[in-house]
Amino acid sequence: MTFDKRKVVYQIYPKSYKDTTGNGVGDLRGIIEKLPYLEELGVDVIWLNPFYPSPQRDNGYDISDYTAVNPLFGTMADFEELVEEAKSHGIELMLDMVLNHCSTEHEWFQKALAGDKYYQDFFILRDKPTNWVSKFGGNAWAPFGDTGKYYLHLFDVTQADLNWRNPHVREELFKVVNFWRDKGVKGFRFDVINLIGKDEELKDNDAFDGKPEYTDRPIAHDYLKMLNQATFGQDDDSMTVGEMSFTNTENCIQYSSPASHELDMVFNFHHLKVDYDNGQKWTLKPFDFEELKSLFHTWGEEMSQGGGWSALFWNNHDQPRALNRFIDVKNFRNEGATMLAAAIHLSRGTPYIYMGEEIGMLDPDYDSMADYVDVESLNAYQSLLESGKSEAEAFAIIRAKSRDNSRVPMQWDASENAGFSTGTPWLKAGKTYPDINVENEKSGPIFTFYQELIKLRKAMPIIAEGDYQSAYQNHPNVYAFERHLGDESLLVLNNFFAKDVAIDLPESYQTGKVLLSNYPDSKLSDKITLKPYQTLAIYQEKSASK
Ligand code: TEU
Repeated sequence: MTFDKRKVVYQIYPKSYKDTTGNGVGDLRGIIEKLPYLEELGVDVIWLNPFYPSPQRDNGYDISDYTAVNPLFGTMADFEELVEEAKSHGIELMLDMVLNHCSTEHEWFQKALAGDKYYQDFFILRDKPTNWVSKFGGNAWAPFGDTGKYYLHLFDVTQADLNWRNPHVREELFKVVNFWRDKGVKGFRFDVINLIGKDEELKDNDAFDGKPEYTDRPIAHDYLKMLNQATFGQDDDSMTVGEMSFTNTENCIQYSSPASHELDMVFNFHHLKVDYDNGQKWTLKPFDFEELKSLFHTWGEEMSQGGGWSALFWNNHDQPRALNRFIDVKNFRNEGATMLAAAIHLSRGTPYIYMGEEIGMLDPDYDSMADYVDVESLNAYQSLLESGKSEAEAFAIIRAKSRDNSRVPMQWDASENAGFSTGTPWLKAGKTYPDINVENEKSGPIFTFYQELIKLRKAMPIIAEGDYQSAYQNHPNVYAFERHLGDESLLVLNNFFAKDVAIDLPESYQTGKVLLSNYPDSKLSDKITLKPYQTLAIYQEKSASK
């Protein structure tokens, strides 16, 4: 009973995909409308960011009712129709479960505040705050009404952490997952799930903002086993992924190896911090290729050897576009986008495509702070100013790093608001939409390359199942790996630079076949040249040449 490794997941940020009502917010019916497009791309599963009732302080990650649809996005009937319609296009849904915390507007928190002891034990309350830092800035504790106590909020002050040590909390949360299973949902993405097991004592910790006190604790694994058993573990064809914050390979192997009965796969974020200066997000620094390469190799090999499974991705709703971070997009957008895609779709793990990635969307290129809405960006801007940065310096950082970069409306066509909405979009469309949009790109090199990658994964077990081995570890420009399955091998070479680079090809691959490249007419010989941002995948069926 293990999930299908040939599947590819497509992430939709519902708020920004397609608005069918003109209220400026994307909706479930908009997703239904675009199912034929997704089928044409070839994806198997769509992960939807939260669409539940929520005050939207953190765009739906602050949930006030776990088992309903926020009227902004439609109705439960729309959701049920989406599940059915998606099935008829061969697509399953994956829902976002935010079980580490809920909105302070949730009735559990409201009852707790009103003095109900039963619900007070749903939260993490203490007489004295610890020195832990919230992931959105400031101390992670806030006064709990006028009780003199404090409640823990690892994220925004309106996102109260739930007390998983309380069995009633676990029972309620398991009911949530089962509610959606009963609606025919097979896939679940668990938000910051490695943070659910806080240390019983809750001590001050000066290291890493206090993270070691609540991250990857052994008890988180116990809770995941319980969650699995009480919910999705009862379905043969479920598919689950955990978002793991500040984690390591050892824990990720445990979270994701089938023998643990926890989750199918894990997201980690180390590779998306290689452009952080000194580990700090709100800085500007060109990406460090050596670090990126070595992280990919370590994770690839250790997960492969340990039997763990990774969710592979470049983009999501929390990240600026990878194209803006890793590629000279002015000159090589097509080449860069396709190389980045191959570097993960041919690797070992399940590939995730974030909406718009398949058409090479870029950051929006906003002109002013007034265009940003994300709570994290607004807080960061203030603290950058407080730390002595000028307005222009702080803006330049927000512009490069804001989560809004990926949350802009999906670019469907060149009409007003990128064809996303006839009303005023909740977040302004990016400047590039007159050129970069689905209508223009659908027969272009990026979209068709994604289609090809998805098809190859279905046709070739070595891509879906093969092991991972690093290659050319010391090459200064190329990230390369090999996959092996039985007698077959696949070598994938990815030039991460905007220039020609030389590669000596081992004999075994000189007689191989070019499975895929983003440049035409690649010839194999002992010495080859990779063009700017070229990807080249060479397949060798050893048994045939014996
Ligand atoms: O994100 C988890 C997380 O750790 C974020 O702080 C992430 O690292 C950050 O956004 C990057 O700057 C998840 C969701 O994906 C995010 O959208 C939510 O805001 C967060 O949890 C709280 O639920």
